[in-house]
Amino acid sequence: MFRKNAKAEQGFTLIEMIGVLAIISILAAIIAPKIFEAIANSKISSLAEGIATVRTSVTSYYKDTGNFPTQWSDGNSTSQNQMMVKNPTALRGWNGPYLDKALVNPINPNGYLRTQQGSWTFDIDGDGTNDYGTGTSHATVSMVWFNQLSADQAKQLSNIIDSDGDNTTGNNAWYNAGRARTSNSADPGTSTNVTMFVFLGSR
Ligand SMILES: [Ca+2]
Ligand SMILES: [Ca+2]
Repeated sequence: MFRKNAKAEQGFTLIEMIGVLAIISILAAIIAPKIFEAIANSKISSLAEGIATVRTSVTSYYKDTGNFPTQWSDGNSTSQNQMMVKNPTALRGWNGPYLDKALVNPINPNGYLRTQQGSWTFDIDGDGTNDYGTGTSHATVSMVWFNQLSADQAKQLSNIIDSDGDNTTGNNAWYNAGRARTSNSADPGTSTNVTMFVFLGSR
């Protein structure tokens, strides 16, 4: 009995330790990127879920008030731009709150994640002609505006919303077509701060 324990107490030899450390580093090298990838993917999914929640809330807001919320954002908010959370202007028909609290951009808490009644163009079907707005003249729409995405994250999000991640050139390219588009309708290349708009509705 004692002999057995005495052997165990000798612990690992240096060679064994080096072997164990080598195995641990190999496993870490294989697993770590997968973990980071999984975290990045979950942030994109959570952003997509946040946008879906905002869409439902904006629909209710519009049904009640006949208007889209003018602006609602996390950070730098005034009472005027939290109209989904509270009704500072006693807007007729307002029956919220439509959101419990300001949403935080899951990609970067310092970034924007806001809904607003904005002026922009959207080519939803990607045929090269704007479905909202004409030429360069913008239409008044309800949309979600967010930033601080990497080009890859922006593409993933567009793919979740529009299934257009494989369209990389032309009018129906993911960055300028569909409900999710980049702010300048251009291929973001390797940018690490892409701003995107997601169309919610139009009057
Ligand atoms: Ca179109
Ligand atoms: Ca798109």
